[in-house]
Amino acid sequence: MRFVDEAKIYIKSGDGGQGCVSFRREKFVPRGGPNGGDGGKGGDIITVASRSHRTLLDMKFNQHHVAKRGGQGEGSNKTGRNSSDVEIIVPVGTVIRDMETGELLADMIEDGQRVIIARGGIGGRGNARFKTSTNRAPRYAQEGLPGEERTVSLELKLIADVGTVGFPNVGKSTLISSVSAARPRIADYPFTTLKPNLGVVSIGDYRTFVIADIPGLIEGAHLGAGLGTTFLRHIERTSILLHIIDISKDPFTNAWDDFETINNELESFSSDVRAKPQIVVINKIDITATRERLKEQVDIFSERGIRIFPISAVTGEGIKELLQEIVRKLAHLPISCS
Ligand SMILES: Nc1nc2c(ncn2[C@@H]2O[C@H](COP(=O)(O)OP(=O)(O)OP(=O)(O)O)[C@@H](O)[C@H]2O)c(=O)[nH]1
Ligand SMILES: [Mg+2]
Repeated sequence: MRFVDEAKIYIKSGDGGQGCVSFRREKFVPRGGPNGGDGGKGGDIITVASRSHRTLLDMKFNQHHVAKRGGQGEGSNKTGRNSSDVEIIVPVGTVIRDMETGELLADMIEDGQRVIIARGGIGGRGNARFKTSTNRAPRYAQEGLPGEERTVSLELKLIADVGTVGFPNVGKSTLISSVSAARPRIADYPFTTLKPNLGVVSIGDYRTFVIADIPGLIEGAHLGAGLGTTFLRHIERTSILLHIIDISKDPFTNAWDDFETINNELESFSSDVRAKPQIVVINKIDITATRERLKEQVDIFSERGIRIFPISAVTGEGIKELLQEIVRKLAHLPISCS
């Protein structure tokens, strides 16, 4: 999947409509008073945040967003029509800045949020407004105010839906590199991942979700062991945790202890993070030792009502079922969870 996280667009809000110069014409009144109406307002350029949009790809194809000018005022004190606003739909997580000044124009963090990033000019006043006791027949009206014109940059800062947790070396980075275009470093030693990586996973029907691969946790991480737990804040806003366990290593005791150790670290960091729904995965089922131990370990979890998803991040076995489960879970969660 092509993933675009930056774009540049040109925007221009509508100019205000011109005010009108006009005079009443009535029978028996040779020259009526001024009745030129005001111009209408130009359209605004408004960004609207949407959770169902996941990339800035649309912006690549549509780089000009121009709103119409307000209608001209007319005689009989008729105000010109206000032009309709132009809405630009962007994914939640998009930050919008003025290209030239770097000024922050909008931080689109909530679904449905609307921000005017270029305001339409107000209409000019018609000559009816300029009538005074000394000038009963003004022959002038105002131009509308110009709209705003600027080039803006859009940057999509992803908010992950799913966060991976587990000991170092269990294959968290391998999994995200096999399901997304992300290419984190993978290596056979602990703490290969030092900072979170994000990947966008697309599964047919235009459905996508974002997965975060974070550094491995070890016992005592909340006290600073290993890389500590501060990076867990990156998954504080995810909806689901993918808890990955490796049972291939020797010496091996059991997967449940590993599971509990990691959960205790999550709890020490934040009970909200611990309370997130988890999908539990045993990885590396292509390795003989894993396959031999698998059934017994799966049974321990099922006795406690927890389903295990056995996968191999390397061969791809079990990944399809896992992705389906993630999508199913995400669809059933209230939107406010993420
Ligand atoms: N055989 C096999 N090896 C795997 C599998 N998944 C990962 N590995 C290997 O396990 C090692 C660690 O993988 P990583 O993806 O770097 O593990 P990680 O959980 O991201 O590790 P940290 O970033 O250090 O926390 C690498 O040598 C991978 O090639 C798998 O499904 N099967
Ligand atoms: Mg890693």
